Amino acid sequence: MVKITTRRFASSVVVSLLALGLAACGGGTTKDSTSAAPAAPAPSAAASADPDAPVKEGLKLAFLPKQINNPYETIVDNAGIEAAKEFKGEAKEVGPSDASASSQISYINTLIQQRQDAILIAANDANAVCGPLQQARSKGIKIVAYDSDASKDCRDLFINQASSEEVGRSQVRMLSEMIGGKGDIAILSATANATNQNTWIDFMKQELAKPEYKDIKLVKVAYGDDDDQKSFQETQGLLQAYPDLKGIISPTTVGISAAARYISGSQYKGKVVLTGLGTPNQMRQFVKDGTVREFALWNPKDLGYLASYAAAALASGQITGAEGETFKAGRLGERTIGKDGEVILGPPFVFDEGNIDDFDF
Ligand code: RAM
Repeated sequence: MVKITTRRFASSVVVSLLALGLAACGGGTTKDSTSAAPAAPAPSAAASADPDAPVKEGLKLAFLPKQINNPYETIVDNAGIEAAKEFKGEAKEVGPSDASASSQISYINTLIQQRQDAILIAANDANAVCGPLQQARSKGIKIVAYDSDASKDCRDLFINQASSEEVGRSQVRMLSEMIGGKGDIAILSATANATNQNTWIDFMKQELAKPEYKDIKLVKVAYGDDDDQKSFQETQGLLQAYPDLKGIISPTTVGISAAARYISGSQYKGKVVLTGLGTPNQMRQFVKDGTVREFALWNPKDLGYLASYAAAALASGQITGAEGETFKAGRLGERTIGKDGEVILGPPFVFDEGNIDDFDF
């Protein structure tokens, strides 16, 4: 069922993914775009949107991911940094090496001192970053949450990779189909405070509450903290604690790849079904060796690109973040701001043995 629903969108997504010729790149704490454009003056607080305002040249954008040593976040941020060159902005990535709740605060404070025009943040904790983000906004800095939302009242926009409801529910549908609608299952998540994973898990639980899943029991939500080793160990712990486990959903690229590595070298290979959200490059070997049949994701490069354009539109006064406003996002075309300042990139896409070699990210 899920495959039909999700793949209804597949052809356009495939074209878009293929057309990009995506490739993962290395990470770093001070990755700048090479634009030599002069810095723009600090933006004045725009009370109303002026859709015809030109994008200011020399905008300073800073990406603050959950953590810098996560290949997924690296793809997103590098694409955002590249996008900024298209509108003659300067973008960089700074961030912590762990995804803990308070890890991003000192970075926000530094970015305020540097008078960035916009801070783009994948929040490790929706509330822990709120005070510093409000401080930034009081200085005229625009705040764009992407990937993992900050509290609504501390950011101007949230660029969501896909409908949270569709991500959450489709993971359950996918796993249920693979385990024949019956048995114990577990979730291996990222950190306990991650806004994106927690929202998806809420929708997974709502989906599981439907009568058609009455024979599936969610026995545990474990947290690998988006740390490879911890995720590996948590997988081992789950399988030892619940010997009858039939399936695991890991809605994190770090978690699913670590879980796949553990399962592929264990007695559970072929017995326990693993699915979730992963990058094709990290998952390819586990699809080919039969550990994983299918998993999902969106185009992470498009996510960074869209976030960059949204930040530029905000910092240029084209939009204020209100529902119904529109802005042009380069090759992604015109985008409309939805309820609660959310802009959705597009539908998730399912990867399997038949298509995984078509992707390189
Ligand atoms: C990990 C992170 C990120 C999430 C992806 C799917 O890389 O937790 O926030 O969006 O997985």
